[in-house]
Amino acid sequence: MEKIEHLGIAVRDLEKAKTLYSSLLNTGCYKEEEVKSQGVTTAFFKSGPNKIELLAATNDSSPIAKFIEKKGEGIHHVAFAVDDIRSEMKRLAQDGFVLLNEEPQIGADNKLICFLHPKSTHGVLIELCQDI
Ligand code: CMX
Repeated sequence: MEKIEHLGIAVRDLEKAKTLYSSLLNTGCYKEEEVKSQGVTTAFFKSGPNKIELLAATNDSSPIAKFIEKKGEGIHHVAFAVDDIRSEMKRLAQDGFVLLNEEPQIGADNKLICFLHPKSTHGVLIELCQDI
């Protein structure tokens, strides 16, 4: 687990959130990408060395739609950069963490990703991500 790669924030209206975060961070969104397999459109911002990912649902069964319905907008996940996602997944599964996918999936921003169930991490959805 090398560093926090980004924070994911669930938003209802991506355009409105992009405008607000551009103003907050005093810099524009540098990348916008739809990830069909996850049911999301994402918009990325940089704040110094750190990254923020805004996430909006693209359909009603998207994890983001469900999250907002239940908890409202806000921090959705914390993503950690890893060098070798498969070996980290194996290590974490052996240590009792609940992995939400058995194989790495392709996520936004050219990454292989895997999520850990928030019930196994004190209520925080954790993402592992490795550069492709
Ligand atoms: N953070 C913290 N808790 C969360 C959560 C989140 N992001 N999403 C759901 N939960 C909580 C729910 O509130 C619920 O808690 P209670 O039982 O206390 O009410 C519990 O987790 C529900 O768990 P569940 O019934 O097993 O599953 P859900 O149908 O609610 O789905 C989750 C939750 C995490 C398994 C699902 O959202 C998932 O698979 N997420 C991974 C994929 C994803 O989030 N993709 C979108 C981002 C993609 C990207 O970053 O590009």
